[in-house]
Amino acid sequence: MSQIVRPYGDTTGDGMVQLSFTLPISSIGDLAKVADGAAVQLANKMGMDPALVVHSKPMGEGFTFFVVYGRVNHLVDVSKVEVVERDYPLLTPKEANAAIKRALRRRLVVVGGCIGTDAHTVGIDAILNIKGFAGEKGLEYYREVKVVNLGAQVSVPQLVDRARQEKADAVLVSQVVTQRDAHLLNTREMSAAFRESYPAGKRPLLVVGGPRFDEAMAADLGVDRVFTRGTTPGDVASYLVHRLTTDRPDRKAS
Ligand code: B12
Repeated sequence: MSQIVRPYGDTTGDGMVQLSFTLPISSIGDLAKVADGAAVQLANKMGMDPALVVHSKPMGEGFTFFVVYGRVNHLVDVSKVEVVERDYPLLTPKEANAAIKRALRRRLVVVGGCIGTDAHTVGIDAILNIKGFAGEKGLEYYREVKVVNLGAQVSVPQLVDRARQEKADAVLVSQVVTQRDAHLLNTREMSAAFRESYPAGKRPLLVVGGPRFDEAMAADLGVDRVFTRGTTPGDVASYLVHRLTTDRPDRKAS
């Protein structure tokens, strides 16, 4: 079924949207009006018409930040949006612990970190550290999960070595910096290294996360699952339990 919607609209049926961006243009003194005009021109070319600059602020030398408000008449077809559905049940920590105990009869081992030069550890810590994220405790809180958090700037060989040493069931990698597609390149390098270092079908579950990943890219990146913005520790724990206690009986023996 097709569901066509438009941005929040007025009585004419057109929708009003707000957009922010920075242009490499000065807006100091007499240049302010020219800068605003440039922002309106860009907004017009993007399909906003009329467009109104509601905020502009110089951002250092030669740059200006703009907020533009205006009318668009594009329609969006909600039925064409593709999402990766959650295909596992959400468990409480108690349920997750019980399932691990029952199926593995040992603790589930997770090794995690940020690879490459990435030093943004807040995301992986949100998932792993006991204090957790969004009101949920992190994986360290789960009695039946052993967490080895390697922190920032872990090289791929270091990650593979530690995963082997710990007999990791799952490896969790965070990538936040996406300049020049570093997150994609690093992830592919990581998954290739695991493929080479383990016998076929025996590698740990590979999970990557970060705010700018596309969840639909797991197969392309050679990993089992991609998590993005807003992921909570409970999402990840539930996924790991589902995959490691239901889908992969080969991993049950210690
Ligand atoms: C804090 C921060 C820093 C701190 C990091 C401190 C630390 N210990 O982490 C410091 C100051 C060190 C820093 C440095 C830099 N930063 Co910085 N930083 C940020 C900032 C403000 C917040 C990031 C953050 O903590 N988010 C909160 C967490 C909770 O969100 P999250 O990472 O998305 O994680 C969630 C999900 O994505 C997911 N998730 C994430 N990882 C994983 C992993 C797994 C396995 C799973 C399941 C889920 C998961 O779960 C989390 C919870 O929901 C962002 C801007 C922003 N507002 O996002 C810039 C930002 C990420 N930084 C940026 C840049 C450019 C840099 C520097 C290169 C700046 C410089 N020129 O030096 C350096 C790089 C340092 C390095 N070597 O990596 C850019 C990245 C641009 C890009 N797309 O590539 C950003 C976007 C700022 C910007 N707009 O330009 N930064």
